[in-house]
Amino acid sequence: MDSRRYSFVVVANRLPVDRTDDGWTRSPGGLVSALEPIARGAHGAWVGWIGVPGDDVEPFEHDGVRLLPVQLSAEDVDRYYEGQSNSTIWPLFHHGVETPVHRRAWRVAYEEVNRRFADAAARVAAEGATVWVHDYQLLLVPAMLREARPDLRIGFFLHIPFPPVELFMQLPRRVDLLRGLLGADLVGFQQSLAAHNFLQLSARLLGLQPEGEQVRYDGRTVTARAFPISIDVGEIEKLAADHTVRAESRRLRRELGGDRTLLLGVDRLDYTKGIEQRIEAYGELLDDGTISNREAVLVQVATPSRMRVAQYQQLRERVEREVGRINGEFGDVGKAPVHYLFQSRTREELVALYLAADLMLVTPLRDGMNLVAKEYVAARSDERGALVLSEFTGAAEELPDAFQVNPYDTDDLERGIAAALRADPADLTARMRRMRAHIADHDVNRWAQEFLDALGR
Ligand code: GDG
Repeated sequence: MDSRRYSFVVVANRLPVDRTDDGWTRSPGGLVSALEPIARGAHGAWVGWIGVPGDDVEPFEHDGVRLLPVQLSAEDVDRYYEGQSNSTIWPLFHHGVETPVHRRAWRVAYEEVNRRFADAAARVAAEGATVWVHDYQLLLVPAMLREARPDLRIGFFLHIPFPPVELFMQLPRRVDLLRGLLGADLVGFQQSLAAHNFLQLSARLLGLQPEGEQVRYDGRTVTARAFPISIDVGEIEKLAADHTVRAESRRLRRELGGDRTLLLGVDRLDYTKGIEQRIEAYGELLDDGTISNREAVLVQVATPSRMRVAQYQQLRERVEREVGRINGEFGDVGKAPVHYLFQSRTREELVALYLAADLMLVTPLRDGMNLVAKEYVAARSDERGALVLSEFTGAAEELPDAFQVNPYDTDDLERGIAAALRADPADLTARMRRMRAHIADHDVNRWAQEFLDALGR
């Protein structure tokens, strides 16, 4: 038991650390690099799961932040995490690109586990503390916390899209989920459209009349606003300047066939990311002769993700079948059109790939933001390369200089790729320069600061 109290508490499904042979190491990713320094500066605490079922780990200190593990059993992981979070809420919030599955037992577990997170935070938060809750696994936590601790300042940030009213209305116990979020003082979204959907839903389900970006609920004011998340630009720039990374990037280009144009995709293997549509479009471009296997090559990193969920296993099978078909039909000995890596790569390897790629393909069917697009831009200090970007990502709103495409329309996807391939180098440089200026000015620290400033007010 921890008897200390903290004036700043982060609550997220995962703790910001991974267990390795050398003990606990900081998890990669922008969110952790943005929030850890803030938590450290405020002598804060972080409530989350360690990522392994069953393990009962005592609270511990890491890099100046108190980490408070929430324990999940194997059944909790099945029901709360893989079930309600990743098979119900994830697909539904991504506008139903896969069919959401609804199970009563999952909802029960989701509520129980949310209660566990809320209790842990309520126990350690100091009087009047700021608590920042994250993401779709914990939608009920703000209201649970509010009930236990009305003195707290509660912020919530949703990393994924928030669906239109008609879709949200399909969710069993939809009012509870909405009330869960309304427990916060500030609800942050990636895009203004999501904030708008949330306010509309509050009007529809609870008759709350929005005034601008606010509603009155339960005698309080709740604000819903967009805070587009970003990356740790400094981290990516540093990696991109590192000479081992640069040497690796040159090696990759050589291995892939010297002057072949390199197209790249980097995604968790997730049906929201549009990997199938992208590979299909690539196959058609080879088929109609727009691209030749001698002149171009596609590298697709598909990081294993949620592999115990059936829809992810099926996606893997479909993608691998299509890659096999294209390689069989258009390949040559020693020259495959698609290099498919179902592997997790290090940050260094990813940045080496970004540096090597002439074209970055980011084509999700729906994505809250998409950090890969921003990482690619941040890595390209040479102001070369082009970004093909789905208009259904949060990033598209900020990056009008990308070659924007509708990934549902294979012709449009192919048009976008072909346009980027044919573009004048001076035009590409001008586009990249403008995108880089935007990202440099909007990094993840600014995102966190803006959210916390708005929450403080
Ligand atoms: C959610 C929302 C939102 C990928 N493969 C490897 C690896 N990655 C890193 C990327 C990037 C991150 O993971 C993925 O971030 P994304 O934004 O692209 O996508 P989600 O995982 O779906 O993230 C999304 C985000 O939350 C933040 O709010 O933008 O919309 O869905 O940083 O580089 N990292 C390493 N190895 C890999 O194989 N080390």
